[in-house]
Amino acid sequence: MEKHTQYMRRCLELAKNGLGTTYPNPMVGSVIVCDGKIIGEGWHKKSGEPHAEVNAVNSVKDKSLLKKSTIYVSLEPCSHFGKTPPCCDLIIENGIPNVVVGTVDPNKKVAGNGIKKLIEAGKNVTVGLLEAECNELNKRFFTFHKKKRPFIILKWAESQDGFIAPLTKSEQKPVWITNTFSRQLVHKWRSEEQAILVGTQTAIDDNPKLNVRDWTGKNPIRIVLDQNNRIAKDNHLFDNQSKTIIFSNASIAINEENTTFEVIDFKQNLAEQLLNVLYKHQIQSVIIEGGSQTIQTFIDENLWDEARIFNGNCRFETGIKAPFLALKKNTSLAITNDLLLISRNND
Ligand code: AOF
Ligand code: ZN
Repeated sequence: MEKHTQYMRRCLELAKNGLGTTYPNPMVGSVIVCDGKIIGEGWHKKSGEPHAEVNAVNSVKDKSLLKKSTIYVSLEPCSHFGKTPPCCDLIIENGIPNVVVGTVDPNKKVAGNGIKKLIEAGKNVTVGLLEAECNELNKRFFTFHKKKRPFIILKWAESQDGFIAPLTKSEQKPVWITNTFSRQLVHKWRSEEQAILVGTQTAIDDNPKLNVRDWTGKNPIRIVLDQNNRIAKDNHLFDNQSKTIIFSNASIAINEENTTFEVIDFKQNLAEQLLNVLYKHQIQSVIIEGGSQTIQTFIDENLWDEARIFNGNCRFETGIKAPFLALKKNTSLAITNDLLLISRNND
């Protein structure tokens, strides 16, 4: 039993290599074991490219060993023709007799059909090894398929006296609440999520690029609220450097292939409408970086999954109040000197 767990842990470790690059696909890792030895390994790198099982099978040198092997995979092998053929067929065609699955795929195109197909083909299938860890690994993918909305991370930095910015912004230099290390961490976080969102005031005040500069990785899709099209067209957010979706009450003609408008009714439930559109765009995760009002909207609608709050050393005495988040039951906390991580165990 202990060995089984180790192999699944290896699957999880391999899968994590895909953090930030597999969207809208999940991160998946796979290990093939024969006579107590790992003879093949693979992980899913990018949507449209081979799944973990394919990479694992391809890495096996002596394919004849597959007929007496066990394949471990952190997510149920797929049963459908998507951008790639079904992994179940691959397992069946190669005569792999034993399959150990971490967790069931929530994608309704699969959702148990992979396991069924393997059992019907006479495979010895075990399901649910390190299930909680396998679900946690793909928290974004699971939230997207089960709740039909992206996984939502709230991020802000506040002063010791609870402000996210002083009242009057200095024209010369921005006021930094956090240190260099936390700024770099934020860029790492950006590289891990599929999208990043800010409200109008933040876009106007900060003229942010919302890209990944202090870390290596993909730029997230930029989501910007601009109800009355107030953001100047020379703002960085209109630089066409990464895919950008502007939410407005009226779209304006803009000749940039990376920039699209989505028209919504700002007087109605804003967060819900917005998330429905993001779901339609197949966006599985979003980090909301401000401002206070935008973040508060999601808190008030109870539409968030994680909060990451930096506490700076400075005091502003007055300014823009940080969002208010009342901690309820069912939350896990992790606190370091200046960072508070809140994760909700919602099901
Ligand atoms: C697996 N192993 O490594 C992955 C799986 O369009 P496709 O063909 O890439 O299929 C995408 C779906 O396949 C994805 O939504 C998820 O349900 C499953 N992903 N399954 O067995 C993998 N990446
Ligand atoms: Zn597959």
